[in-house]
Amino acid sequence: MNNKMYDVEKLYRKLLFIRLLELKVAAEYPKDNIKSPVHLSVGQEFVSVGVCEALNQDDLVCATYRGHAAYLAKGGSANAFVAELYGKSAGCAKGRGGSMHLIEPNVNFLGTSAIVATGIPVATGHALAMTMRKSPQIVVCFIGDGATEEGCFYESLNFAALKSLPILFVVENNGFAIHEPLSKRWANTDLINRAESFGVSAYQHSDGDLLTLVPLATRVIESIRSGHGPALLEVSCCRWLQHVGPLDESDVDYRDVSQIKNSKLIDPLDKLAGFLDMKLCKQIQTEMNEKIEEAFKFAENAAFPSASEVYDYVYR
Ligand SMILES: Cc1ncc(C[n+]2csc(CCOP(=O)(O)OP(=O)(O)O)c2C)c(N)n1
Repeated sequence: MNNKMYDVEKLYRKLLFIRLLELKVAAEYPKDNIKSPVHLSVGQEFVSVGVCEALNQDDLVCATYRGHAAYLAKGGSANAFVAELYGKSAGCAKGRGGSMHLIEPNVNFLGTSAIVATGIPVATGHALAMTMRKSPQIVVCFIGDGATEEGCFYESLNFAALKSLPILFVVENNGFAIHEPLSKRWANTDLINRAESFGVSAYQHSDGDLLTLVPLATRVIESIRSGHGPALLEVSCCRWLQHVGPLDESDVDYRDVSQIKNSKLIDPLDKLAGFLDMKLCKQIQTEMNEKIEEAFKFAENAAFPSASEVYDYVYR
């Protein structure tokens, strides 16, 4: 793979920004200014960055409660993201959704949801709409491996294949649904064959490298855009922090923590930094930290919704 094909600095900036922003969320969390639970994607944020890099601006993205990275990688505003976590009116969901319900129609980010797999039929419906409109836009639906245990996943795979819909299901396979490993949930963990049995082309990415994910995602997305129907991309990854909450997983007995150590050894951020000048990396880090400080200040200074707004946007 020729790294010159990609703008390494741009990828580094994106990945670093998301990493530092989520670590700041983790650091701020105990102060209780953040009003919702947080499912951080630290360690697996390269999946969102790699796939979104292969998209056009007007393509659509749907994600899960572990969706900070997808929201930011698709172009969601960091200020509106932190304000949402703080429950402020300036938040991307007007402070009503919190970390698990991010949305930004201006960048075609369809939303995230606390309920496992609920994005799947929503994203599939949007893909049907794109087909009916004869639009060249495609839809990406990020899910976790746990979401492949819901019936709507299989209904949607079948429907997407039947109607040849322009949708990419991206499974961020971190091996766990909360604390339950894949091996305790599936007799046969082969997701690729399962998807292909529905007539959906399926691809696997397992080396944890952003610079191999981008060309693979680009190839798969080009194939969908040229009318070859839906696809599934399973990306192996490692969640470094708790399922929910800001803490690390160094002292837990439900998983082998050497997995996390090994994942840190192949951190795509370090790999990208290796292609860049050290001075430039430092300069980018300072810039990113300044942007993050600004987002937190913005959120702190923003107003909470007023009591008179309580019933706004509520279906009655
Ligand atoms: C329909 C539904 N069932 C159960 C839950 C509780 N729950 C929250 S997260 C989760 C695990 C999902 O794991 P996975 O899809 O692999 O995503 P990850 O958390 O690893 O990103 C479960 C079972 C839920 N939120 N919604």
